[in-house]
Amino acid sequence: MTAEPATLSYTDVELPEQVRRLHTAIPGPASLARHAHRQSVLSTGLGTTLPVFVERAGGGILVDVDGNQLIDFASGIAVTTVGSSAPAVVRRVREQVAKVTHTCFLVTEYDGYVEVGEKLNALTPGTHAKKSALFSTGAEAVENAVKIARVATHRPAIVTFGHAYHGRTLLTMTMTAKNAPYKDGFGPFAPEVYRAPLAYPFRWPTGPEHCAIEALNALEDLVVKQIGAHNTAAIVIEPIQGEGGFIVPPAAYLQGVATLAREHGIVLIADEVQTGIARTGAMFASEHDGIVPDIIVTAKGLAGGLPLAGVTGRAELMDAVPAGGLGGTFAGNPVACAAAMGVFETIDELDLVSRARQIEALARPALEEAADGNPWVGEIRGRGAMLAVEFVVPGSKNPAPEAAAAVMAACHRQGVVTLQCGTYGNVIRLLPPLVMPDDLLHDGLAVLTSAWKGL
Ligand code: PLZ
Repeated sequence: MTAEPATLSYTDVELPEQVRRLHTAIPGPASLARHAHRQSVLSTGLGTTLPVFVERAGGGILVDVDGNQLIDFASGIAVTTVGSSAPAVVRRVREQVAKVTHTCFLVTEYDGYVEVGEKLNALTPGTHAKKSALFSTGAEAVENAVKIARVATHRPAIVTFGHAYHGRTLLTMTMTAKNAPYKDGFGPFAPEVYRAPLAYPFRWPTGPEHCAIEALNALEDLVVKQIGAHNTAAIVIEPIQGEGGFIVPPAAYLQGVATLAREHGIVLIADEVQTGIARTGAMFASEHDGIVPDIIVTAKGLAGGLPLAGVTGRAELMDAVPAGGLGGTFAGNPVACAAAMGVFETIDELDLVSRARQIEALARPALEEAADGNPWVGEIRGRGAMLAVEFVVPGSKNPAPEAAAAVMAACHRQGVVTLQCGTYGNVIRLLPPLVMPDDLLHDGLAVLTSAWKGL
């Protein structure tokens, strides 16, 4: 067996030309044919935002099977933060996959798992002693964070929030707020999951200025009066909600949630599956509000597209679980761990945390300028490279999902891949890879903003 050739390095990854270019209608004929075939092969339960088959991707571009070059404002739902097939990820994955693909960490150990754990312990907020465990998906990691909190506290109850999204497994689906399509018909749900209203400034009934305090009062009432703090294992919160609509709660609110948790010995779990790993202009969104969660859950952007998730928390919590209590066959797979080390290398080398802030500095003014005076745009919000537009019926705050859908469709027709989100489906979110060049970002924003000007 020969070793990997030494020439296999950065230069080996060919980036698609960083320009939007359409040869056909979107979707093109080759994509349409494949999509029609897929219908006969795959479950109807699998939805698709844009039925385009992608052959190659890199930087800010997706290349489809018709040869069209699309602007990627989705990053595979906040996954390819460092870009698809980022050179350092490709290099490390190639090296690893040629050496060992899998041993199962529960059977025999390998360095990559420990290295990723060390990185997560070092990079997550707080200077306290931390430990980590790795998994494969965000939902799996959220479940394990809950298991750890329950073992550590000997308490059953879990508090989640309105508009929350935590996954599609039984427990995380239960923790998720929105019924269709995530929960409808899939019950009965897991017990001991409670929901507090989320501080959603734009939609707070008495106005944004009352949002933090009133939402905190409601949370305290739920925890202390309805559940009993001594029965509450964990409060699980997304510092910026993802699927729920890119909702940015007031800093005072998140700080108040953290204080309430601390006062009652409740484990504060930050679900940073969507916000984590440099996306918001900080390594973790919790940092923006100065909160130090007891446990942080990561996934998505952690391994540049390979399935990997992490649970990182206070050492005493993470060590409350006896040996054998955590695991999974594929959890912390060596190839995924190698990819994660490539992600950390790329974030560091390209200073992608700053780049996320730069993207906000470029995109937000363009979005705000185009929103100014447009009655369909209720709010522009988000942080870093996690930005969103909420559409409303003119003259009201009533959600306008059909307007969002029309804007999305216009973007898709012109080769800009955007995603919808929000409980009411009226939010368009932007999650560009952080390596997207400025020109491409401006081009994509121009398509998006002209689409809503045409409403
Ligand atoms: N927590 C905050 O955003 C995944 C969902 C895609 P998994 N969000 C994308 C879909 O519709 O299935 C997510 C998240 C937050 C947890 C998860 C779950 O992560 O890796 O999809 O399990």
